[in-house]
Amino acid sequence: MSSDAPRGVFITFEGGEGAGKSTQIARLAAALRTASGREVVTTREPGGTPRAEGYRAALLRGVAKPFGPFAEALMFAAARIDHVDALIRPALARGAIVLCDRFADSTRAYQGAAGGLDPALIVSLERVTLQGLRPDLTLILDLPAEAGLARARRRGGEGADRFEAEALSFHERLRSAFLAIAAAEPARCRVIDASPGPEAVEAAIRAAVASHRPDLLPGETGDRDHAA
Ligand code: Z5A
Repeated sequence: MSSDAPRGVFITFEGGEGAGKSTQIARLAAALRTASGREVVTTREPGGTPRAEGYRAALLRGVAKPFGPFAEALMFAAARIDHVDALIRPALARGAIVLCDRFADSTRAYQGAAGGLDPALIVSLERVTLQGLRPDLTLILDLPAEAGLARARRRGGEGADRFEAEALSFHERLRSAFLAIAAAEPARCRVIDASPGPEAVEAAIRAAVASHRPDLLPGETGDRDHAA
């Protein structure tokens, strides 16, 4: 990439089940395309490339569960390596805005905090998997675990998987884990209250993005401009 090539923007969405990530990624992508005129790529994990989507199907069926959280984390990492190399890095090199539904913070929360995997192993795995790639902004959609599970159950479909089947306490640990990640990395992460209706959540997300990168949503007021 030459030094005057446009620089991409990498935004990830994280949170528990049914938090509204897919809904909000579609809305933010539409807003960014209109407002910035830039290429916007939406993708997800596990998945995003044909090879990684193959891993997704196996992971959501629970194929890796009997091997324990480390083996499961390795399988998520294998899918992520292909996703990063084949889709995310090339899109960022073109100057695109990449919106990704879950990324490495999900490994920290699901296999780490909730699954019991040693955080030191996760740090090592991130180092070799990501090779320095970090999201510019991570939006953590937060709502009580029970409310998110109820939304996911109402939606049905592929989501009724290996992770939804975990106990409520697992999902409560996940929520705490995502909030702890946000507290540890405030420059990268913004917590969004995902409890209100989709329009209110969308407005909060747009304000967070405008605050972080005013050039992406010109004319919008960032949420920090409203801070007391
Ligand atoms: N996982 C992992 O363990 N380790 C890793 O490293 C990675 C992932 C990367 C992927 O499953 C699973 O992989 C995930 C973690 C694990 N666990 N699970 N399950 P997935 O992609 O199928 O599931 P998900 O990421 O949790 O997404 P989801 O369940 O599809 O939820 P969502 O995308 O956040 O929500 P949604 O589909 O936009 O909305 C859910 C329903 O609520 C739907 O009917 C909406 O119309 C409705 N909705 C949305 N917003 C609202 C509001 N604001 N109010 C009311 N209703 C709403």
